[in-house]
Parts: sequence; C-alpha cells; structure tokens
Amino acid sequence: KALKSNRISMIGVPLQYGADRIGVDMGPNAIRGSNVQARLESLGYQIHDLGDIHVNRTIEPYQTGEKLKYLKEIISVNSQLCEKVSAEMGKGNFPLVLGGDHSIAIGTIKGVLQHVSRLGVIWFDAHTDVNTHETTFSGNIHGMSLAVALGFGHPDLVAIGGLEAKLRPENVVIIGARSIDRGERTFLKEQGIRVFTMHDIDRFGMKQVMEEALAIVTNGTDGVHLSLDLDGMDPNEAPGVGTPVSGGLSYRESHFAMEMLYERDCLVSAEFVEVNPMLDQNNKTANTAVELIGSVFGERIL
Ligand code: EXY
Ligand code: MN
Ligand code: MN
Ligand code: MN
Repeated sequence: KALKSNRISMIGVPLQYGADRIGVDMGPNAIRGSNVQARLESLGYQIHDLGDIHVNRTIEPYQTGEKLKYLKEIISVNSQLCEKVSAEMGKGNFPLVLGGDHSIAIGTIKGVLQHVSRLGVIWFDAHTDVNTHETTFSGNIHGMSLAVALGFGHPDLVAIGGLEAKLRPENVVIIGARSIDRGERTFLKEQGIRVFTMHDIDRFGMKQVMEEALAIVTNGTDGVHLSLDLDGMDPNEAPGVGTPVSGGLSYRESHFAMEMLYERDCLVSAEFVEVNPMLDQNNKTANTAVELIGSVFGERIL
C-alpha cells in the first residue's frame, strides 16, 4: 500500500509569524533531528529533503492595531510554499511539509489543489482554525488557515494559488477540537463542516470517528490531505506546542488514526505543524511527530 510513487519530498517551513510566538520556526529542524528521513527510508521510501522555504527575519514588527499580524510575510512564505508543493506534486512526488505554525496549511493545501481539485482534508487539531480577519480575537493567522483554504478570509490570503483553488466544506473533517471561538462555531454551522470533538471521540471511539471521517473525505474526491497540528494531541504527549489545550488525543488514539489513514491508501500530501522545541521537553514532541509520520506511512502495519 505504498503511495502511488514512493518518492516523498520533504519541505521545511520555519515560520512563526502566524503564531506570533518564537520557537515554532525551529520545528522543521527539530523534526529532522528526530531522524524522520532515516525512518521513512527504512520503510522503503525515497526521501528528498528540499530544505526550507525562505522566511525573512528582517521584517519590522507588525504595526499594533493592524488586524492581521505579519500578513505580508505570511503571504510571501505561503505563496512560495504553494509553488513548491505544486511543483513536487507535478513530478508525482508526495509533499511532506514540516512546520512551522499552522498558517502554512494555506500554501500546502493551495499547492495540492493545483493538481487535485477535488481534495478531501483531515484536520487534526485542538482548534478549528476557521477564524477570519473579521472574527479573530488574536490576529494570529494560524487560527485562520482552514477558513482561507475553504475560500474565506482576507482577500490577499484567499488569492494565493488562485481563487478557484479552494476546498469543498463537505469534504473536510476536523478531529480533536476542544477550543472553538464563537465566530468559528457560526462558520462551522453555516458551512456544515463535520467536527469530531473530543466529546465525540470519547463517546464513539477513534475507530468509529475515523470510519466516518474517511467516508467524508473520500466521498467524490481524488485524494486526501492530512493537516496534523501536534496540539491536537494531549499536552502530556505533545508538550512542545504554542497553544496547548488539556484533554487531547492519546498517543494510541493518534497512532490508530494514522494507521487507519494508511490502510485507506488515500493520502496525496501531509503536513505536521506547530512543533515548538523551545516549549518542548527534550524533543518529545518532535519525536512524537516522527512516530506519527512513521505510522501514516505504514510503519506499524505488518
Ligand atoms: N482560535 C484562536 C485564534 O484564532 O487565535 C487560537 C488559534 C490557535 C491555532 C493553532 C494552530 O492551531
Ligand atoms: Mn531573504
Ligand atoms: Mn491548528
Ligand atoms: Mn491547534
């Protein structure tokens, strides 16, 4: 059940502006430091580490009072990422994107949409990331990336990759949500987006949740993108994240979800975001990310 091509192109995005928190820019190297390349090669994949998208460090701090923080730089980085992901998809490679804050999902998903116009998305996260510039309390763009991928939010963000590059709400699921803002609740209801909260996971169990989620993201689609925010896991398992919320996914629930994804053989791309080594305990969160990456590529299936 290897991917169509067993060639994986790894792209780092050392971005912290979407979270407005230093440290998450070091996520890509922390994950590299947990030997993700060797792990995937041992599973028989060919890994090509393309290095990092360039992020300007020399930018003036955002002008207080601006609604969206670091908008210009985040547009620049996500535009570059969109092109890179699209180029790799075009060569038949599987883009594995390492964050960096969750605003990078804008570039990744828009890049994939250049090639897979009917795309499902599984969004693992404690948050739903569907704020817009009109509903956000924080101005942090990492809390808006899924709304942008659906075609909503600041016009300059939505325009990345072209206006037609957007997801259908009926092919998106969010798993692990437990911190949802008021404006997001309205949006999710209006859009009819399926959210499996921690309450649903406790009530139905991960097996049933994943069966329903997989049915939704594969219904009428030509592939699925995995956007995994490490803060979806319980902070005891993944302490090195910028916006931890207690009562998250257990280690076993997360691995089981990855294994069910692998067995379904529907993934065309994946990103692992919000690892912040400055908040971590001896690289535990980066190590966990690499184990989840191993599972989604079949490591635990005999
Ligand atoms: N909903 C809050 C906000 O919009 O600022 C918190 C967002 C956290 C986003 C992290 C990446 O998941
Ligand atoms: Mn430069
Ligand atoms: Mn997120
Ligand atoms: Mn989150």
